[in-house]
Amino acid sequence: MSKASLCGRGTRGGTGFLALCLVAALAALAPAASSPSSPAATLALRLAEIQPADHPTAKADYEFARLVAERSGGRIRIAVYVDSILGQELSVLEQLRFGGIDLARVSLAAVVPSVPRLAALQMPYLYKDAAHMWRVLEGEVGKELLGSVAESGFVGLGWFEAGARSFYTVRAPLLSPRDLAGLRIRVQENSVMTDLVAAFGALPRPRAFGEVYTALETGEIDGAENNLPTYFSSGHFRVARHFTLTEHARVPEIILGSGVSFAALSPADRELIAKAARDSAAFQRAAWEDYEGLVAERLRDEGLVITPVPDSGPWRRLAAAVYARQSPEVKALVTRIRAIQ
Ligand code: BDP
Repeated sequence: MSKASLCGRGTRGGTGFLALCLVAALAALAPAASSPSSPAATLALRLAEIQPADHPTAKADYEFARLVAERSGGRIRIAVYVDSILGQELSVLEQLRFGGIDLARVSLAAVVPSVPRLAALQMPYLYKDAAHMWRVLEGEVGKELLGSVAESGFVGLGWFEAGARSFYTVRAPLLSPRDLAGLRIRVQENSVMTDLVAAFGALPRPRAFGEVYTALETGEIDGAENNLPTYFSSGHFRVARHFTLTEHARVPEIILGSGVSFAALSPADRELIAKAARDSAAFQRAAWEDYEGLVAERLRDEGLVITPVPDSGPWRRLAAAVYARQSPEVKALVTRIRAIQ
């Protein structure tokens, strides 16, 4: 592919975004006499993130970009677009598929409609704890599943921490699943989450993340579910004051590349980027932990009470229905995950 074909034109999807731009500006500007060998061209890539800049996941995107710039001697630049500037997650994934966006950090839940077997990693009450999830993600199952996104046009680059998800509601905390009966609960646009919330007796309302604040504020929904850092950084705590620690699912974050963008890179650059993504995960996990502590403190200052669940038994029993609905492939993966100590 020529430099010109990578630069200065819209993409096939017609979004008008300039995705992967090979800038030969340095080479063009340098007088021939003073540069016997032309300096390497600069590669500009765009990464989509829906979290705000101070969220630990976004901070790790910046760290990823920093590592890539450092290790490539400034030749590969990743511009991080936070706060959903490039769109909500399902639209970002579409753009990623045709190369309109080069990189994205999204919730695994958003990828499941494209790669259904990934549902195995987000099943309710699946992991003993975060350490167990990380043994799975960094082990054979995690590597296999990360690689399997290739068949949908993505390049699986790495995993980030996303804590455990719990419910938050406008009117009252939830002491048992009975308190969820008939409540309209926003879920990610994902079948496992829809089925789970329905199994708990609530009315699932799939929505893009960016719509949740207003939906809570206007009373269109009665609650939602997410991890504490996101509950805080999104400001949802201002409109839904009751957070109940159900911790019903751990849904890892995933860093993806666009198969189209990556096809235009050299194998060495692909590996450099993939390694930097993996390496930024340690930074992200540390930033996550710090932020969780800070958020707990800030929410306390705000006068918010986080209600523990008195008995997780009824929640777990109802969640079993979601397992029964899975494909044989997902069920087999779940068995492997459970066998990991
Ligand atoms: C947050 C994830 C984000 C998801 C969001 C959601 O970081 O990627 O899109 O949840 O609920 O925890 O949609």
